[in-house]
Amino acid sequence: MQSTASPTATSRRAEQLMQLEDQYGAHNYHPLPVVLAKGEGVHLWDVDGKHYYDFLSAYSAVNQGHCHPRIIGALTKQAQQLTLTSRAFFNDQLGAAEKQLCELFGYDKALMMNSGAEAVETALKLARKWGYQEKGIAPNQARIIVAEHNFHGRTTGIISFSTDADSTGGFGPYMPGYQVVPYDDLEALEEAVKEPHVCAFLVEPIQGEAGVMVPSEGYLKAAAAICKAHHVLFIADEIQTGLGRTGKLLACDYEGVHADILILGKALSGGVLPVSAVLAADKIMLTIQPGQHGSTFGGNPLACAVMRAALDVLHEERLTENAARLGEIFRERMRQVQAQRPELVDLVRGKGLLNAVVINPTDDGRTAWDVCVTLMERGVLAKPTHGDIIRFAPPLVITEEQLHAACDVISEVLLAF
Ligand code: IF1
Repeated sequence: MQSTASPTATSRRAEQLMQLEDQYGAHNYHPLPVVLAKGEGVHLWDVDGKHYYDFLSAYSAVNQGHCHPRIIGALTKQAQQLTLTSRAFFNDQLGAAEKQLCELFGYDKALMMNSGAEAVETALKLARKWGYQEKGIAPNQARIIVAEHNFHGRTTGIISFSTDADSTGGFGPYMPGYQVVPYDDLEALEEAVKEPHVCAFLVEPIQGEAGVMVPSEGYLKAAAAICKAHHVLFIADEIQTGLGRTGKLLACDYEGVHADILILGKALSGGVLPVSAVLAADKIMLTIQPGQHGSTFGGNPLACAVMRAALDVLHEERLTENAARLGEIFRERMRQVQAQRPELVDLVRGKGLLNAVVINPTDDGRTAWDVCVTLMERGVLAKPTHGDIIRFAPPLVITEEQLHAACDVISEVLLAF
């Protein structure tokens, strides 16, 4: 589709569609004023046919690129066969999907859910069950350690241990049994896990929402060792960092950490439909017996077929390696801008194609949001987080040429800002 609209005007059609959402939709988001209608690979087009490079990837759910033909093919084929049986019966897709997950990530068992938050809640329930049955923690006394500035989802249970006012404010009362320690602080973690009721430590290998916070070299390895030494489960939430995003299959792979419980989501389906999973050894996973956990859509045949294609694409198109190589180029391009505009570009950080640029507000009060609006007008879509941080995370299928084309725009916008 060629761009037909003028570069900045949003058409009446776009205005009408935004108005519909405003009138009939909850106001739980503040989207950039762009109305998207088509996606393919790294490309997005709005209702007026204007082209954009996607540098958000639906928060790392579209690692394989929009509407990947292999994944859409698997979706449409299975959709005409069998979409949902519930787990009241077996189906011909789930076992092979679970096997593929277990063999790819090195675990005994998989438990498939739908959203990331559901997988996180499943992991928390597993950790508590293990704590009572295997570690002998007194009933209802299990405690889980989490990191400050964490983001693990939006359920009332998960926000109970969030440290972000927007995520938690006005949603009390909160679930007890959690303790917050500073991220990237081994002493604080060691002190906390000594408490005998502690059953697990839940952590993002890189904190996405907090602004792509990359911990010190060795933190994950040392944290996992501290957990092991104190008979505490190490739970890695790789919903955003996993599946090639950071230049390794899992961000934990940078330090050779094999989490006791691994949580996956988002790109597990290539952004086609909600698929999440929890992986663990038998001694943990089998603490949940029939009737003690479940979900109507968890592990449905359609989700399994889509997930298997999404994992095949990740491997066969070497997207992890691509993310590692192009991530280096992206950060170098951004550091060149930082060198020219140090007062504006405060910091560039990330791994693979999960990166963030921290923008200092200008003297006339313009912020990262204004940068993102200008980027949108120039055909690159990114979104700020926490006011001053712009996360840049294109689909992992991006080519070097496309990356440079987008970086040309980002550089021009920042240098002229
Ligand atoms: C929103 C954030 C990103 C996640 C990690 C679990 C979940 C997420 C590490 C829950 C989800 C999404 C949620 C979405 C925006 C986006 C997000 F800004 F909210 F924090 F990516 F950074 N663990 N992250 O990143 O998975 O239930 O959403 O499938 O809520 O605004 P979910």
